[in-house]
Amino acid sequence: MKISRREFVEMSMASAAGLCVGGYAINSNAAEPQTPLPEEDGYKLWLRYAPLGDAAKKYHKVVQQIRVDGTSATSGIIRDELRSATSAMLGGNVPLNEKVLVEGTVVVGTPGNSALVRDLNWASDLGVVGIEGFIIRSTRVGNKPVMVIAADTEIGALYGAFHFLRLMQTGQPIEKLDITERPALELRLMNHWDNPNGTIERGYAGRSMWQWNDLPGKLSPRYADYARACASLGINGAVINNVNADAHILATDNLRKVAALADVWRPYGVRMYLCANFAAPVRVGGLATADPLDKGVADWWKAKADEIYGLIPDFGGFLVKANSEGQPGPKTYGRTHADGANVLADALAPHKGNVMWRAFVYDDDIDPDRAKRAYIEFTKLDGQFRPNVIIQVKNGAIDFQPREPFHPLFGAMKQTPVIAEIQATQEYLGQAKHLVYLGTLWKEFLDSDTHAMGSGSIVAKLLARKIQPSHLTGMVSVTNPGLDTNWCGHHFSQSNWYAFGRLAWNPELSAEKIADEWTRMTFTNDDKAVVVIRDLMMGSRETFVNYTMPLGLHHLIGGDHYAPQPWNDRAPRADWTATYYHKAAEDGIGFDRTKRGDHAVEQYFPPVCDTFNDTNTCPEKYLLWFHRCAWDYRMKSGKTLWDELCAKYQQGAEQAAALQKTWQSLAGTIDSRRHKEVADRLAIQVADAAKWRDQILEYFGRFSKRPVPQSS
Ligand code: GCW
Repeated sequence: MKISRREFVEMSMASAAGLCVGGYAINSNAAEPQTPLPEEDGYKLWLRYAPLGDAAKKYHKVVQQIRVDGTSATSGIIRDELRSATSAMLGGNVPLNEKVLVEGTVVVGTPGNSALVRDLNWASDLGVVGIEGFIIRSTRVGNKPVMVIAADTEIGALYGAFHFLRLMQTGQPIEKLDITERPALELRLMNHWDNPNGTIERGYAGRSMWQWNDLPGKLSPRYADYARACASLGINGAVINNVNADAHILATDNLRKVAALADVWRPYGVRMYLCANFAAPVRVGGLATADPLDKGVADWWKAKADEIYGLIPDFGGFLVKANSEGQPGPKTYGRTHADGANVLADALAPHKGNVMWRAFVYDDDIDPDRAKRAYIEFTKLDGQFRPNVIIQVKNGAIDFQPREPFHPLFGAMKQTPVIAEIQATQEYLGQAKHLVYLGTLWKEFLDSDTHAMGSGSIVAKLLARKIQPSHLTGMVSVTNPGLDTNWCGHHFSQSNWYAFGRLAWNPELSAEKIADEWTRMTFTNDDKAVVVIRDLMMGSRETFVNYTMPLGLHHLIGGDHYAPQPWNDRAPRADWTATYYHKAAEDGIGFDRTKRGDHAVEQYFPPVCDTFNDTNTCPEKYLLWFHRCAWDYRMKSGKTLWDELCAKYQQGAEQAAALQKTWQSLAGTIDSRRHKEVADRLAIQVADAAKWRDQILEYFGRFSKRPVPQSS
């Protein structure tokens, strides 16, 4: 349906007045009895583009028409997104690419695909935003006030379009804009731990999205929907298979399937990466060895890289988990991690591909303390890696715990690029059953001051090479979508995918701003409800820490990484038990990592090392991570350690119950289906929180021999 500008404005006004326009009944008058909100299943994520009602009024003048030049697939995607999104939000059909440029046209393009953008002569401004950044600016073309979204590349323009829509989705003013954005980090990647048989390691949202039996011929519509969601956040790549990699992903037939997926993602700027099994030359290539210094092995990797780039010209590179948890690696052949990474790097270099080599290694011959091992192994090798090798380091030295101090490798590698690996799947944080927003956890990590180059050397700045030079930057997330209708299992787990993308684009954004945005886009723009939901998200991680592992406790779990198992003292490896970490006994609890203990604190730069080393200065949230304390150790609150521990667990369980109550109060503000689905999970969470409190305190009480004080 084509409509005139006047009709459009009239329809929009009608829509703002709460009439039924363009198929939407918009209920804008709070005094009127509310009709129930239409049920939603969560599939649309944060890209729902719900009708803006009254709030649409302020956008009408600015968004009268959409004009997207360019003939590529990416331009088509921008056109579809902008038109359908603005039409849905404002009501009616926003005209697209009309011959005459009217006042209030949103123009999108690059100097390459749009004469309009070229004629603006913004070349020097666009030079600043790089190949993925964009400018959104209110300007004039002829004498017409228009909004221009310009970038050097079409992917930049796509990111700009999503940014512009986000402003509208979150109720921001758009009359006068002058926005310049460029991502702080270059590699912003999803890491899927998906297996070829359709299962997902530590995945809690159904089976894998990749339909290997149907590829390459049949393409699920979900592939493009996934790439669109990634692009909306600026996520520019995905590693699609488990780091515990089946070598056969590199077999030719499978590479053809991977290439078909890469073709779908390309117009969205999402590049394909694969996990390589280090023994692939043997397992796929039939060689007798995978020794990285063997010429035949090097040749095999070169030929494999050539083959991959023949099929996927913009292939990003390999992620490798080597000599970790039973995976093969260079040490299997008496070589170093540098030897291993370099043979793959040499194969990828002619094609400009990278190797992301994981620092998640903890061979027990290196040191008795698992937390120390990666630092010892990798700092020794600094300077020995090829320029296209990146060390991928988890945020903490153990493993995605509810709370860990930052990994000492951040800032410690002076000559090798380091990127951060965080985890959105909530493996140790309630999986898809507990409501835990991780924006706050990740900000705590990103804002940690490493002091690597003096005070202010926070992780976020190190990652963005604002402090140390580095030729490659990035942040990746082990990530959560699966085949569940709502992608992530728990509706609120979507916020962790969202927060990862936003922080990878700009690690200096606040967790609160991200929660606010996500809530508005995903649930509601009702200011009061937004504050309630945002605050509930902001406190959720601390709540989880309180009822599971407060005061620096960690790994109090068993193999499922979900339920409390502090008594777990038997596993194939000592460092997979719980007792190895908490060391509870009659004289106290905690892991002595101080200078009097196992010296782990010395892996941190001064004065961080001294801060952690001294109980007077060590933040109590990390106390039992670094210190072993008596049960009657005096906390800053004046309470004994035992009483404080009890108070934390009790508080956590109470906070979980309060969370549930708060959510109940939102009935009617959120559509009933999503409200109920979240409520059902909160019931599980509240019961689990009580279980954590009771079981942990009962267990530790056996050592402390003290009663659990009644909670206030
Ligand atoms: O946290 C542990 C997980 C493993 C995972 C490993 C890793 C993919 O329990 O399931 O393996 O980390 O990060 O490699």
